[in-house]
This record gives sequence, structure tokens and C-alpha cells, in this order.
Amino acid sequence: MTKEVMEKLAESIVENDEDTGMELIEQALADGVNPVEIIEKGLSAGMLEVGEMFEDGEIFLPQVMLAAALMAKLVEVVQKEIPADEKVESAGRIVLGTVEGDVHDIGKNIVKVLFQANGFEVFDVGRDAPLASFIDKAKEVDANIIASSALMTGTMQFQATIEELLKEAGLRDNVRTMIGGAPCTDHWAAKIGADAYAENASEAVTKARELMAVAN
Ligand code: B12
Repeated sequence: MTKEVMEKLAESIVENDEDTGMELIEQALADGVNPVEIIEKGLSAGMLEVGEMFEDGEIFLPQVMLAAALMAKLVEVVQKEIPADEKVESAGRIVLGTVEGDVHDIGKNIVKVLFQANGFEVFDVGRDAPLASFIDKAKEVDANIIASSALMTGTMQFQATIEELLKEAGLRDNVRTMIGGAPCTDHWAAKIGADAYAENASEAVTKARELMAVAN
């Protein structure tokens, strides 16, 4: 039943059907489906399909832009339903952003929502973020983790630059690094010397907790 609703929700992103999307979200929430599941199994799955259709030349950029706009709108609706972590103490301070040259921020924003819902303080440097802004913000807030998103093979290299800039600033021993975004892998993280890679937002939270445990 839930699976069917999630599939239809993914389809509403593909079809750019806002009304159906809203209805399905309301239905899923009323049925007690976890909001994180709605984002990951419903909305993100739809966006993934949009990506595949774009890659196969079945749709073009304007349609991707429409789907992305709807996705952002629906994520905003669902994120309000994610229960906030009641703990007063911060789980850690994370500087998060999408690297310079890269405007893709849907995934980054989902990761942000889950970090915050799990008690992390997030300092968002935005998308197409100058690499120095990651380092400057980390210094300013005494960050525990810098988490960078890259969605294009051409911008992944900037995650490596962040490692270099951290070293130059003498901060590499104080700050852990985490990377993510569709083209990234564990292998890439190891290659550039990042401390962790996460495939999706839930895993990002698990990895961030692990990094905090090692740091303490
Ligand atoms: C939506 C989209 C857009 C939207 C972006 C809107 C927005 N505000 O983000 C628009 C239309 C603007 C766009 C523009 C472009 N795009 Co585009 N886009 C996509 C698309 C279809 C989906 C991306 C997405 O939102 N996925 C859904 C989210 C939920 O998934 P996600 O981002 O992967 O995030 C999850 C995980 O990766 C992870 N994660 C993400 N970030 C982080 C960070 C950390 C720290 C961690 C731990 C985890 C993590 O958690 C997230 C949640 O689970 C992808 C296709 C694809 N397969 O990825 C192409 C794609 C990324 N785009 C691509 C390209 C080329 C472009 C353009 C150059 C346009 C063009 N000529 O085609 C421009 C780029 C301009 C620029 N300078 O950045 C290419 C990149 C090719 C490459 N290998 O380099 C792709 C792969 C499509 C393709 N096959 O050609 N795009």
C-alpha cells in the first residue's frame, strides 16, 4: 500500500503534477508514513527517474527545471512534518554547501533537513559556493564537520580543493570532512582524503554521528 503511494508520488514528480503530489503526501502522512521515507522513497525516486529520462534524451532541460521546482516545493511541505530533535545540546556543527560551479542543491537541502532534524547545527553556505566560504565559515563557527555536495563530474574536483584549503589553513586536524552527491563514491572520498562519503541523507546522519564519535 505504502509502496504504491510512493510509486505514485514519484510519478507525480515525473508528470509535474503538483495537485496529485500534494494529495498523495497528505494521504501518506495521514497513514502515518515517516516523512523521511516520503522524501527518499517517493520524491527522490521521482527525481532520479527524471534524471534518467534526461540522460536518455526523453525529456529536456526545461522539464527537468520544472520537476526540480516541484520537488523543492514538495520537500518543503514534507520537511515541516519531520519531528525536531528535542535535545538541547547540539549534536555537532556542520558547514554544508554545494561546491563552486555547481548549482544543484536539491540533495544538499534534503541532507540539511535531516541533519537539523537530528540535532546538528547546520551552517549552509548555499550552492555554487566559493570554496573559501566553506573554510571561512568553518573557522567562524568552529565547525566539527565540513560537508560538501557535488553533482557534476567537473565540480567533484573542488571537494579535493577543500581538503587542500583546510590543510593550508592548518585546520585539517580539527575539522572532519564529508562528501556527497550522485557522482561521488567511497573510492573518491578515499582518493581525496575526505573522512566520509554518504550515499543519501539518512546515511549522511549516520556518518556524521560516527565522525563526531571519533572526534570526541
Ligand atoms: C535537477 C537537476 C538539475 C536542476 C537543478 C535544480 C536544483 N536547484 O538543484 C537544473 C535544471 C537547474 C540543472 C542544471 C544543470 N544540470 Co543538472 N541535473 C539535475 C538532475 C536531473 C537531478 C539532480 C537531483 O536533484 N537529484 C535528486 C536529489 C535528491 O538527489 P542528489 O542530488 O543525488 O542527492 C542525494 C545524494 O546524492 C546525497 N547527497 C547530495 N548532496 C550531498 C552532500 C553530502 C555532504 C552528503 C553526505 C550527501 C549528499 O543525498 C541526497 C539525498 O538522498 C541530475 C541527474 C542525476 N542523475 O543526478 C542532473 C545532472 C546532475 N545535471 C547535469 C548537467 C550537465 C546540468 C547542466 C550543466 C545543464 C545541462 N547543460 O545539462 C546545469 C548545471 C549548471 C551548473 N553550473 O551547476 C548532469 C551532470 C553531468 C556530469 N556527470 O557532470 C546530470 C547528471 C544530468 C546528465 N546526465 O546530464 N540540473
